[in-house]
Amino acid sequence: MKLCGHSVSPFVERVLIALDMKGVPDAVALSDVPGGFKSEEHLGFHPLGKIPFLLLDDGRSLSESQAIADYLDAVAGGETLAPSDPFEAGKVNRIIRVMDIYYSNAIGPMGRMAFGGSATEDELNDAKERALPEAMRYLDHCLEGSEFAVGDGWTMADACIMSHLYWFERLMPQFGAADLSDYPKVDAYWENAQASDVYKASKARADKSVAKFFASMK
Ligand SMILES: N[C@@H](CCC(=O)N[C@@H](CS)C(=O)NCC(=O)O)C(=O)O
Repeated sequence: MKLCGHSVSPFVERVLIALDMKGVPDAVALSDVPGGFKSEEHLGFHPLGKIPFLLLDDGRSLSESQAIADYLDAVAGGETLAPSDPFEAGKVNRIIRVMDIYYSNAIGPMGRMAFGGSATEDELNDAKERALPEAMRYLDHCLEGSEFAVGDGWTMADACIMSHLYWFERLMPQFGAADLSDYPKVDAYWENAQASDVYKASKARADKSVAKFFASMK
């Protein structure tokens, strides 16, 4: 199986972190996008021309990071990252939605600026003063004050949060809004997460990929 994309993307990293948490880091090979980014071939696998997508050995493909991570959780062996208790599973899914909907949209203007796009002053201010604080307060509400996002072990929620907060840590200092102290559970969670081996491995992959990406843009 091939995972197409690069660790510069938090959505690619989510899948890699999940495999690491499961103890099966080599379950997929990381691959360039066949035909090149936004090529006809790429659009055939992902109509929006995004990464990641998964190519199975039998030719089938799957896009959307969480769908890929859930599929691999079911087939790749190792520890499962989905709680068997339906309510706990609901809490995991809630965090994934908070991060993918509210948080991702909130940090969008900063992400665009970092990748050569643009955002207006109003958009940046709204993100800093309203949208990101709202998303962080929501995440704080969901967390349980432990080293794990939900329950007493890694779940998909941890893979999702860690991959997104890598970019919070990287982007927000330049916008003067990197302080998490208003969100005590997020702050404590993030402190612990950063000290974990899975996050350290993810950060090393992402740092390398980001450096390569920006070098290629020069
Ligand atoms: N909802 C998608 C988001 C994927 C996504 O936005 N990927 C970005 C990289 S971080 C991308 O490929 N952007 C290229 C583009 O939109 O043109 C997922 O979870 O896989």
